[in-house]
Amino acid sequence: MLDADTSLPHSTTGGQPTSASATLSDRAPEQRRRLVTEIPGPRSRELAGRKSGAVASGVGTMLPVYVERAGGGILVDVDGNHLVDLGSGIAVTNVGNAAPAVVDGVREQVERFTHTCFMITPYEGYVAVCEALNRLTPGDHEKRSALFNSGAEAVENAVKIARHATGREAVVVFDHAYHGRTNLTMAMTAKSMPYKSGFGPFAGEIYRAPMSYPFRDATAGLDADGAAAAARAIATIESQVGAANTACVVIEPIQGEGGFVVPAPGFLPALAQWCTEHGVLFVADEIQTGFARTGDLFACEHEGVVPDLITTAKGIAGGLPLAAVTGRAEVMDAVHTGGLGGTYGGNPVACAAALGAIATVEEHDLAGAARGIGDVALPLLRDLAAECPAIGDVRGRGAMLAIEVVQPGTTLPDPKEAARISAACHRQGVVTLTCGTWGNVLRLLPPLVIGHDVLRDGLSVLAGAVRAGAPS
Ligand code: PLZ
Repeated sequence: MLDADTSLPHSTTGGQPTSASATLSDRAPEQRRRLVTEIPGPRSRELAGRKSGAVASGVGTMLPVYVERAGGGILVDVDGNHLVDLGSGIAVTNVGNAAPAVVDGVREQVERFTHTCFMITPYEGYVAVCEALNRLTPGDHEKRSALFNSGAEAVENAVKIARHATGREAVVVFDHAYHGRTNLTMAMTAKSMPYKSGFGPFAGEIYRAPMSYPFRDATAGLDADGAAAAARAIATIESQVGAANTACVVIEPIQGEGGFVVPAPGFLPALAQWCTEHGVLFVADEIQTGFARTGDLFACEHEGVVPDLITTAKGIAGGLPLAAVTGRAEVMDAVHTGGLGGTYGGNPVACAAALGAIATVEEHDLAGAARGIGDVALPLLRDLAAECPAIGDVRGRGAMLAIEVVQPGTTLPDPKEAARISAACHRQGVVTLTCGTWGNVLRLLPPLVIGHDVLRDGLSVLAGAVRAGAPS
């Protein structure tokens, strides 16, 4: 595994990379937080002014520092500020920004050809990415994959495939789920504002079951045990949908936008078991959890769950738009030839990036690096929670970690305090993201190549921001 303190990502050899870690490092900006202006600085503010005159206001920006370059655990803005990246562009740059193997693969591909459309005249990169996905995703059964452009598009296609393969229509999703912003995936996403409000009517045959949310189940007087939570979800499906009508159950093994909710142990296996017994396809949406983020290559592996279909995107291609559905060969191949596709799906440049990103994840044991990040961050966050009653819960796995902010002494969500903490981090040059149905969860998802010194610096800024809150 990476020795993040010493080998990443700023140590250069002054020439060609001479070691595995140097290949991850030699083009990254200096790995140190450094502010030379206020945040955002004057150049960023000028660009934000141009944005309001040119970009639709429905497209928001959380932290309007305009990025000039990025790598390792650092984003450099147009004013020369070096910010600590604890967001990875929402779990995308797991291998770091501009990772050398991604850059080299893209450069080589873009010079040869940029597009032919795989459905018209195909190319090797697409096949190679599918082979890699079939090899790396959970389960040693025969698999097939298909490539798309975005996470939402992958989820849409997983539903198409599941309906076609089962001849059933109903799709079961969960409270707090996030699956995208297209019409079908908006219906699957739980949270109204900002994702759905005013954008209906939504696609039909989508049903919502209760999620296992240990922190809130326990305080709501429910049995927080995974088996009990699964029994509640299954009872809802059986009574409100009917197993015989259900094509698939779609679930994030750790929920992302919905609040980094980690289901209780046993919940996912019980659900998967029920699906198998009833001919319902179990679809794991690993778009946010995939590609080593949680310390396993895929989060399902943690409990040995083998999904029938798995959707991936984000971390798959080091920042280029690519997504995939991978699954049991007989399920994937149930669809007639020509039934799946799209002009750009599996674009050759994105495929080259994916091959570089996947090689980086494997060669540098980024799953081990994610576990290392958790080992550094979790004890610090737990100590902070013991000290600060605004933190109701600390949870997550590997490099997918969160604190849930509550009104002290209660479990009532406190989105204002979460926003205050996040804004305080931003002002000090640490990029933190919030999430959650109530917007009260502060999430940490740094690039897996972040140095531990940079990570600790970011965490100490976060701790300071939490401590600066209202005394209990
Ligand atoms: N499934 C589990 O996390 C994307 C979206 C942010 P796309 N999450 C970040 C926002 O506000 O739009 C996501 C996800 C899970 C599906 C998706 C959708 O992936 O690539 O954004 O379409």
